[in-house]
Amino acid sequence: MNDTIRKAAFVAPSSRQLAWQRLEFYSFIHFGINTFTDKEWGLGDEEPALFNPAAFSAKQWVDVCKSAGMRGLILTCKHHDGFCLWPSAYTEHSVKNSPWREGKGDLVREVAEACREGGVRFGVYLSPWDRHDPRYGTDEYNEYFKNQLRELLTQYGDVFCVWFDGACGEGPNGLKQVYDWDGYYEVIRELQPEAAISVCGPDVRWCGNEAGHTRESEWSVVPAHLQDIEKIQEKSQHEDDGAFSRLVRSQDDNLGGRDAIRDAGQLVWYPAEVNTSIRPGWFYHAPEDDQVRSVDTLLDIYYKSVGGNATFLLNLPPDKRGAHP
Ligand code: FUL
Repeated sequence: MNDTIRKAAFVAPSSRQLAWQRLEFYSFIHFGINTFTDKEWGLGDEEPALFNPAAFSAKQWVDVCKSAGMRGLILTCKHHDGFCLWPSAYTEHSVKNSPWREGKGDLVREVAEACREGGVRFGVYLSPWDRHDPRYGTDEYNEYFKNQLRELLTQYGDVFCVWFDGACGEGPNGLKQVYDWDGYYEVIRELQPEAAISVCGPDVRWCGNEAGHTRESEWSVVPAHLQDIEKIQEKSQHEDDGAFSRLVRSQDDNLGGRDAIRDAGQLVWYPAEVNTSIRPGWFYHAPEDDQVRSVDTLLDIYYKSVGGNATFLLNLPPDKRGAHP
């Protein structure tokens, strides 16, 4: 056992993991076409014309984060519906075909700039599952996805994190994609070596639920195979019925204690992030206005996550106006 403990004691974080962990508390912003259709998972057939946040203010979003003591912001640049919040050169399904800023707007740019001006780190969420793009389900889609990563990682300054979601449902042709995770990671490492790749990635471990529940001990040194767990297709969720975000699923309680690492082989530094929403849904829905989590609840999650060796990623979804209520 002493050998195992010695081995574990010599596993150290990378500089990107250390920089990420020091942020402690940061926001998730779920905003997109779903905000306008009142859905959690868009089908991908939504008209870009629906997107028109008349009072959008990136500065307000950043001010809200700062007032809560948050040091970063992760934006859903593209969710499962495939609609892009920046005018990607690789698809027509984006803000460029919406009435917002007469099709000349770039929401990712405005948020990235407001973050820089406000001294808040900026991160991107890009959904691999895409219910709009006709290339989804073929090799071509992986190229499309990598090209989108290249756009996001070269046009908007430094990002602290690329957040990958494991959901892998059917695309518009009824096909499922075989994701080229290693290819995606290569692009990120090449273009932004200091960005942490979170959840379906090697740098930041999903804590295992979306309810804000934390283990008594969230270890940073864990068996290496945990780095692959969220990438496994069978595990990805196929529907989001609203209750999902509050479900604590059974996962091993002990990921890094002596019993867990004794026969584990390779060990890695893979610290946990706790992600949950301030509301039942990830996107804004007016009928949930009376279900915003209380300060006491949030403080409790903060103490258990940040105080329990994890970080806290709290989702704050703006409404249709593009502003926080
Ligand atoms: C999940 C998604 O399906 C939800 O819509 C949300 O984005 C959450 C953070 O991740 O896998």
